[in-house]
Amino acid sequence: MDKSKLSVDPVIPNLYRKAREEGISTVFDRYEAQQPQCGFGLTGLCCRHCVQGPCRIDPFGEGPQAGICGATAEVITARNLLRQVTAGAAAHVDHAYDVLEVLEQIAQGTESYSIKDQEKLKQVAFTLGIDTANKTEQEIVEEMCQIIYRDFANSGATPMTYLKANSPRERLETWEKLGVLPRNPDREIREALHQTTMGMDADPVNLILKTIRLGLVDGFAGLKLATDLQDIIFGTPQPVVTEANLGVLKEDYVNIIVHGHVPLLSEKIVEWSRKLEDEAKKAGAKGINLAGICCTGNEVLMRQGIPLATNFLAQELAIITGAVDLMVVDVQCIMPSLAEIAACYHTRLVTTMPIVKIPGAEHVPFTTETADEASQQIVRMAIESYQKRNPAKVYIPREKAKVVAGFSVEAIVKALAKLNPDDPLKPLIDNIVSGNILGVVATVGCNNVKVKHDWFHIELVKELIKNNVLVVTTGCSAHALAKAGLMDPAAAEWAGEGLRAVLTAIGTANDLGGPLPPVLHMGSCVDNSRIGDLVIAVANYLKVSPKDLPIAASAPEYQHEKALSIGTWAVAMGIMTHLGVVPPVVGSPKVTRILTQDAEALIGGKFYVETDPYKAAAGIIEHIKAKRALLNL
Ligand code: NFS
Ligand code: SF4
Repeated sequence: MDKSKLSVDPVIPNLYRKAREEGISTVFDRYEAQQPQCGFGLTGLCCRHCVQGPCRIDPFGEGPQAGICGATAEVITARNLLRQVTAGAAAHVDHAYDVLEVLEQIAQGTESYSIKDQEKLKQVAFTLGIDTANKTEQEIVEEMCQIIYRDFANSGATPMTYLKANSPRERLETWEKLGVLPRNPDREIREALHQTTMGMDADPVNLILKTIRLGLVDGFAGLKLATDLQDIIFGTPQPVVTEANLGVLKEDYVNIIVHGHVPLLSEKIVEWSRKLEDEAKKAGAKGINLAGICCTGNEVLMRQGIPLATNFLAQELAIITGAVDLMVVDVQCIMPSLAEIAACYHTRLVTTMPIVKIPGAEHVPFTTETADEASQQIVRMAIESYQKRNPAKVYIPREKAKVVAGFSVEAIVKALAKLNPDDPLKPLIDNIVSGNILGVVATVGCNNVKVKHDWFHIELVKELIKNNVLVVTTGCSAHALAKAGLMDPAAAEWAGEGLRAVLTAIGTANDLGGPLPPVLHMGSCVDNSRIGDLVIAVANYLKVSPKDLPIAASAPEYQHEKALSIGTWAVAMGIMTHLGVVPPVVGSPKVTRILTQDAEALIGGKFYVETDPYKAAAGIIEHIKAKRALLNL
């Protein structure tokens, strides 16, 4: 494959060449081997929900127009989408639930974890209506767990407490009117799977409404719940200065990469890497160097300042450097190919979760009870592995970029408070009103091998900031923008005049000696809830609905079902959500029309599909201007 077409990340061509020379195939080669990909699958027109199938609909109207059971293009595409969004929601809810269980174990006295952020605990307790006066921390945590578990136990028609407690009234009324308020998240997931089996729902509108409901399950029982509880246990992020890209690997250090999603594991690896530093020195290394891939990388970046190694699409190339002594993974976005590639080097790949085992990897079971032991064992395995590193196979790229990250809503408010201590949101709002900030866009989501790696994220964002749009970001989009230097305060230079003035004013007020970066890293994909919180805070301040704000979201290079469920939540919040990769629904013009047009009148948000970054930027800016006009700005 032509190296120049792979990526705009400068480290990729050399590592790709190295892989080829060493006879290793990567995601880029496997993508090529899959060409041409099936047109029925690409457009969402194939169904395998029963064993009479697979059935396919001919999009050109010449072949079959219904599956064997009679399901039409619209039923098949809407049903497939609901299944994908349900799977995405399930992944996030399962993640949040794991953290909830640990919170409960903290109340029961586990020593593996503790409460790091009492402030956040009180704030979440307050939101849930818990009276914290005269209660011990343990009592508050117990009560909080009971309330949240009740959401998972309730089998009636009551909507989720966690959603009700965290949503603006106008949104709740809209969702209620549409009949999309979720109940018990587990029940919603179960019901959606039932609803999409053979011989069930054949009404595309009903299926899409259920899809929106599952988006809300993700947003509140997944994203919001996970972020809140992780902040309580590990602390709410505050600004950190660090670096991004594979140049953060170090030749004479034990290099450990954490990859996956849930900070329960990665935080412990950080803790034990620091504690076992001396053992690494005894083994001949200068110390232990940690770096992160995918969202767990974002989690430990935000809270611990650990550098980012790389994002989803380059996870294999991290191992190709020959300098990774050990990669430890938990859940989600872990390519099964890693084991085979690690086997070509001294790199040890360690799986930790009962639901993620990879033949060829070593498995060290990780639970709350074994968290400390397992993490020590894993760090020691890395130290051992370092001694077996083959210098002849090592190539560490030089490239890395400076990153200022850690922008939780709390950190943003704190920074703004330096400009106006009594009314911290006012400076932000005033600058939006004056047009210094035209609007705010969240770029989120993955890499997708169908798009030149990182290219869409970076080009889109450069266009936006040039036009005075403030960008907030999470997930692998954040990695892409970090690697491209867009989280270096020096990148404020690329921003339009108005935006640059605001960034400089905030930076100066905070004694940063320069501006804020034009792109604010708000965390992992579950931390999209932070963006939701910021949107709600601004909407409440202006006494309008989130759907009225001059904002948008974009998933330029998404690949995962989780991105589809997050996008659906964003649309349900009333936010126009751009997709840079065509979603597999276009086989049905009706379903496509509902998602990209009709949805707006119903719920305020809609999907916007555009595969050209410059046109997408123009479309998003046009949308922001239209929203401004409606607010008389
Ligand atoms: Ni989000 Fe994060 Fe990356 Fe996509 Fe995967 S790591 S949870 S799914 S690929 S952004
Ligand atoms: Fe075909 Fe219907 Fe079975 Fe799907 S559910 S595979 S369309 S017969």
